[in-house]
Amino acid sequence: MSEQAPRGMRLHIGIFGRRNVGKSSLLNAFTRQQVSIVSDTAGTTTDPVEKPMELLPLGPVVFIDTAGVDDEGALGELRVARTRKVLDRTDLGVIVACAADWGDFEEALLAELAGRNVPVVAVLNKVDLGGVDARIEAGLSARGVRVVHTVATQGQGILDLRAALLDVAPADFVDAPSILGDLVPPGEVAVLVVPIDKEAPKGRLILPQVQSIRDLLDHDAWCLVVKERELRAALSTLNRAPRLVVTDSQAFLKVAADTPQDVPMTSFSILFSRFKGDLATMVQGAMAVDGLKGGDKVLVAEACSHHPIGEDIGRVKIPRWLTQYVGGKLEFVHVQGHDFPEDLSPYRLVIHCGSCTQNRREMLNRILRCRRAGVPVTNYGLVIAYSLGIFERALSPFPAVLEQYRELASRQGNRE
Ligand SMILES: Nc1nc2c(ncn2[C@@H]2O[C@H](COP(=O)(O)OP(=O)(O)OP(=O)(O)O)[C@@H](O)[C@H]2O)c(=O)[nH]1
Ligand code: SF4
Ligand SMILES: [Mg+2]
Repeated sequence: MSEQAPRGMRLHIGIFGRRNVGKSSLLNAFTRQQVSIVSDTAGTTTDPVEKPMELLPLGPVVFIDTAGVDDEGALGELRVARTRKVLDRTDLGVIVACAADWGDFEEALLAELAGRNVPVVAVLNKVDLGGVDARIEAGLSARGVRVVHTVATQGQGILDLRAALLDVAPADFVDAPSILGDLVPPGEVAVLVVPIDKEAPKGRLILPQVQSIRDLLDHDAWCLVVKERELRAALSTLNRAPRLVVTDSQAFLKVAADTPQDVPMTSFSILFSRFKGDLATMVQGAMAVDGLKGGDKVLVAEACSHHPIGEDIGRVKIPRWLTQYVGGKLEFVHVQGHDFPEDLSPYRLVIHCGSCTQNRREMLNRILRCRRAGVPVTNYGLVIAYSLGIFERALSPFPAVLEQYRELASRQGNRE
């Protein structure tokens, strides 16, 4: 069941509805592939069709396109039985209806899924043919059911559906498994580099650092916390190499120089790009730096509202490094807390902090909004590593993402 689904398991998204409403067309639009056969003959899909995919920014899912379940007769019963079986492995239900035809049949499906504690998105498809009934829609919304309008054959509304799936997905699926505990086996050492400069808060560590230490302890890993000046000496006292070195992004260059090449190294904010956001999307976002030119507007967003002190990373250091890299004057706009702009269209790039104070769902929503607006989004650590020329090094703890980056970079003929 959805609430107990082990982390890392694919989220099973079942697509249900009457025959001919466009379930298979919707799956094809989502995957941009002809996964399921579509025709205007009712009852085209006879057996459930499964399509595993990486649904950015949600993660690994499997869509299950089912046979329409409204038909009668012996063959119909068989189909209904097969479709009902899919209900048993559905973590998230999509009920598809033709725009004007939400009725008792769909309500029964809704009740069935609700009885199983499975979250639901209602899709009113074929809105190009008109006929959305505002009262039906209001009734669904009043009961907390997310409603999305689509024209599956034209791919319309697919991004809205993506956002709705993210909103209703069970929390244990949306929450990423760990910050770094999965990167350091039990009994092995991670070295955390924490500069104590005038930007560091008095008398305490910041949340990403504290959460990282706790995560290592939760995973029975060991942890050595040092300032950047002491890293080299600290490493020389260890009798075996650490499994990971994590630094504050501000000390990236020094830490990269002092950490042996074969030791994976990254920054706290890159760890948080994976933990709170979507690392693969944000890596692609960092590559958009190469397309920036003088005069472009860049949004720098922080999830909390701390007071900037001295050489603040978001207000001073990132603008400086990025301007140097681009070789032209960029226009930076800063937002904090919940003030993420509605209209992202003026921006050529969004750079987000590690987002340690907001939950992953909120960060993923922001990523989706950027995607909808066609604006690349990345994060502090990634953009710093990129503009300092140590991007591959900073991705070394994440081989799959590094591989994806290399492929993309070679296709685009990138600088690093
Ligand atoms: N106008 C319009 N036609 C659509 C839309 N979506 C699907 N169709 C058409 O509706 C018909 C049925 O589509 P399918 O995707 O096969 O429907 P289904 O729900 O999978 O049907 P079964 O497999 O029989 O249960 C096809 O002719 C599609 O081209 C839409 O948004 N607008
Ligand atoms: S919310 Fe962002 S800016 Fe605030 S402490 Fe966390 S990572 Fe830093
Ligand atoms: Mg079908």
